[in-house]
Parts: sequence; C-alpha cells; structure tokens
Amino acid sequence: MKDADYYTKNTTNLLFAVQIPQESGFTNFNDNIGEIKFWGHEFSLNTRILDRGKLKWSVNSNISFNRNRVVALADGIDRVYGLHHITKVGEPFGQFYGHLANGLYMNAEDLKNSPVVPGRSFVGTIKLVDVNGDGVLTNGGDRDDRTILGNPFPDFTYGITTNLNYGNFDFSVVGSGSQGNQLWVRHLYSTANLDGVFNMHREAQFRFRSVENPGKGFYGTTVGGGTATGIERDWQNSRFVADASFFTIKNITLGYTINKRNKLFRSARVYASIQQALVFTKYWGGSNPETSAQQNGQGDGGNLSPGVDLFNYPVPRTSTIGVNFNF
Ligand SMILES: [Ca+2]
Repeated sequence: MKDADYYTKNTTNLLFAVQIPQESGFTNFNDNIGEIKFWGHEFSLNTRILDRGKLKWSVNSNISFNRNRVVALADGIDRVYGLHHITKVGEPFGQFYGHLANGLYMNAEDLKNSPVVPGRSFVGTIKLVDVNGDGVLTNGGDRDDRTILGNPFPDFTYGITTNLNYGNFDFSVVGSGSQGNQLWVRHLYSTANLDGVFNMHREAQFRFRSVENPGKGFYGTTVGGGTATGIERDWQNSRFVADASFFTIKNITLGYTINKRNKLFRSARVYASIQQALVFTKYWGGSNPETSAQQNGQGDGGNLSPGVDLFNYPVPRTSTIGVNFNF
C-alpha cells in the first residue's frame, strides 16, 4: 500500500518572543511577527514481504520533506536577529547566522595576506571570511561580514518499522532518522573557552600552540588573552555548526505468545524490548543529535532559534522485560 500526502499551511498572527538589541535594556518582547508558510510532502509504503504459513514479515516505511518560508514580519522589519540566528523574509525562519570560519592564521605570511580584525588578529587566532570583500573583518553594523551558515531543518526525516512473526514468536524493529539537519554547538562557548575558567572540551588540547605545533587547526592560540580568544568565542561563526543527521533504532522487541487457555488466563505474551537501542550519527558536538534545546524561549532555543545544543542529555537507553495477560 502506497500513500502520498502533500500539505501546505500558512501560519499567521503568531506571537513570538522577538530578540531585540540588549542596549534597550530588554532581551525580548512578544510581538506578532507576521506570517510563515509551511509545506511538505509525506510518502509511506507498507509492504507485506512474506506471508507463508507460520512466517509473516512486513515492512512499513515513511519519508517526509518539510519546508518553511517567512512570508512577512512585523510592520517595517524584514529580519529579526537572535544570538546566532536570523529570521528573514523570503527565507526559512531560524537559520544559523554568523561568520564563515576559515581555519587559523598559520604563520606571519598567512596573517599578512589575509583579512584581519584590526588589533585583534594574530598568528594562531581564528581566520574568518571577508564576505563583503572590503579587506577587513567586521561583526555587525553597515560593513557586517556575517552571512547565513546553515539551518536546523532536515532535508528529510524518515522512519521504518519491520515486523516478523514466526508461529508464536514476534519480533519488531522501529527506526527513525533525520538527514541534513544541523545543530548550533552552543556549549563550545564555555567548553572551548580558552580563557581557562571552565572545564574544557578535550579537543581543545589540540589548540594552536606555535607555528611549529599548530594542533589540529581548529582551536586557536591563547596567547594574547581575551583580545585574541574573544573573536573565536564571541563572534558567532560556522565552527559552531555541526551536521546532526542521525538514524536511531528506537525500539527492538522480541515476544512470545502462550496461547494455552487455563484457569489463570486466556493467553499471555512474554516480551523483552530495548528503547533507543542504537544511534548512528557523525555528530561531534554532544551526546544527543536529536536535541533541539528549548531553554527559556529567549535567545537560545526560543521559537525563532531552534537547533541549539547546550550540552543536552542523551535520550536514555531503556530495557524492558514484561508479560501481558489476556483474561
Ligand atoms: Ca569585510
């Protein structure tokens, strides 16, 4: 059996916590931000592969493609900024926004031939892309070099369920996945803070130490103190963006049904199952690629800033053994 669905939905008059400049003394206000259009395709396929005597095997699968676009914002504005997100008319809401990182200044020649943040770029500090081509790196204002870096929305999500029955045994596996979604690895702000006041992400040991010992080229030098390290930490940049595609085996269950009617019960099913059995992912930013932090609805993890990993807990793996009785 095949199914295909298409939907389109316009959402208007949404009340959102809109981030506004901190200089105003407020962090956000609730406003009618306008209109977002959501649309998508969903397909499902249910297949009975085998049905021979005692043996039955079926596979059900589905895949969804969901998109959205901001149609309008509040009167007089065409974009709303978050700490590391932008919501802009004509684009999906809540895209990641910041500087494109381009490694580190590996030596004096590299520094000389690259765009710099005047007074703050040194050999071993983070190198960014001069998006507007004016020769200088600028964060915000009229000469802003920030750009869209990615977004937390998957290209598609999918699920698969398979059921196998043999006589009184039943076996099922349920999996689901998401492809092409990204997360903002927000906790690097503190876990890779080179000022040395927090517990550190272990990769930070491979930071740039000298021209001869540049580490892995990801974390920069601590020489220069906050003048140097502050760019890496505070200027939102693409190093915080990580692919969070995943496929999770959500459930595996093996059961056996006892169909012997007796004084105590009509039938009984004994089963064992594991939830969150396996997670396949290349996500490097934390232990839970399925996260999308909803902290306090402001700044990080708010409605317009999805896909933020604040070092969120993994979904626990749970094992269950049980018996169901039919009386
Ligand atoms: Ca520039």
